[in-house]
Amino acid sequence: MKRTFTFVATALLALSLAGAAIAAPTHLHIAIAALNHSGEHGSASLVQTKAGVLVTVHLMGNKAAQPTHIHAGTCGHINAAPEWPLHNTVNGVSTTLVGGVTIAQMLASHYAINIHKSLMDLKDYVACGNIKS
Ligand SMILES: [Cu+2]
Repeated sequence: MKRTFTFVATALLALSLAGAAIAAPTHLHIAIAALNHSGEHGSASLVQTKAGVLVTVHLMGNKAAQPTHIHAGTCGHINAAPEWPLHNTVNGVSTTLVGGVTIAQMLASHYAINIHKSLMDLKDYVACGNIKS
């Protein structure tokens, strides 16, 4: 009887651990679409690490340094104040470790990766991708 209980308890524990793994994504790949006819588009990958979320943006269409941030909101309905700054996208690439946060936390609300035209034209948005699974 005791052995049966132990077996059932172990099976339930294994199931709950599997459930936790599904609920906490370790990778996310999102599309980044052009805004305002910029012709700039690409994708971003988010990878969970112990220190935070490693965000890599790949953007086609521009080689200049372009301010890149995670903003609250969705593309088209975005909060103007950046939530998490990312490194500028230069030659179409930006790689940043966003510390102290998880992909699950990002997915729990609405956030988007937003790319601005240039340091001089911060108000011009050229590309955006919603962070969603
Ligand atoms: Cu921004």
